[in-house]
Amino acid sequence: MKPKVFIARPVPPEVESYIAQHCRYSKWAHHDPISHEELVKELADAEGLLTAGGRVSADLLNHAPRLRAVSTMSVGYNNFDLDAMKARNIIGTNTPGVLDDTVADLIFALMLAAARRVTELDSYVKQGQWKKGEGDRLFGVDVHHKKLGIIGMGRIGEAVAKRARFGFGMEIMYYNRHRKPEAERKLEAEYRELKDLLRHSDFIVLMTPLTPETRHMIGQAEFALMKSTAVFVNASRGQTVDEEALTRALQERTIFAAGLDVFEREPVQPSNPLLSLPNVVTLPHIGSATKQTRDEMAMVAAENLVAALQGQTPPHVIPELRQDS
Ligand code: 8YV
Repeated sequence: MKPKVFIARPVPPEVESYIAQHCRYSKWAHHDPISHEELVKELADAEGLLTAGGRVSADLLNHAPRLRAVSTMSVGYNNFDLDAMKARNIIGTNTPGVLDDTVADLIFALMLAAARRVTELDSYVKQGQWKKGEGDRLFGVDVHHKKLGIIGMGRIGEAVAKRARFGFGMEIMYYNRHRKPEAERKLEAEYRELKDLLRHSDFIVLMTPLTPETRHMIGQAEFALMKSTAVFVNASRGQTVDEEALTRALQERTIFAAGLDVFEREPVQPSNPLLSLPNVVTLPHIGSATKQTRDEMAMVAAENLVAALQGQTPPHVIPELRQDS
């Protein structure tokens, strides 16, 4: 008999047909996220789960006695309780690769918008505030030929570096758990210790995965090291940054601006003080959000899930849950 899976978010028709060829399935067809109660009901007999960043906790697994594989339609997998999954021998997979250029494009949009005050000055024009002779009040900072510091030089970091180096003539520095000699060669990127990178960068892009070690890795001490002209961009996870410290740095103008696709709490609360600051560009976690890329992510997630349930090694088992880890 075909294995039973639950698809916890809408997927394109071709992805659903692919799953249907290999599995019995039920699905959540709404754009609002599924409630915990509904999910628990669906997981009572499911062997596979396809989710997009949904929390997979020890408690949820207790309600899913037959579950063997969870496939998240995201590259980040901080939604997985890895210990609980390991204890149950559950295969966990993600979707790296297909979203790299799409996320890198968005990071560039944030860098450019924050540096040249695009959203702030768009409102200024639309609200009829544009007057002659404002000159230096509208100045931003240059992007081209500046120093870019990338924290977390994975595939997306490299895609950002490529744009920066070869499109904008920027100098690339990076900080990563491991050095990347190939990236150093191809992208003329220089490895720097974190403090050194923070002190010398004009643009700082945070792309590190969220783990217990990276939670709040950028806080008051780190913002204090940045240049007063620095632009800070976060497209990783909101919890990698101490948001209160970021808010203070922006309010006190100890850094120039920030571009944020992610927040400590999402959806961001209207009372979040970051939202009232002119020198921050905010987006609702849309790094990978183009139709083409999301469709590709959904197919990769489906292929991972089917392979896992058929007893094959899926293309993208997350490193911490590999048999040999
Ligand atoms: C979202 C992302 O998870 O891939 C990631 O890790 O942050 C994003 O692509 C995606 O929006 C969930 O569908």
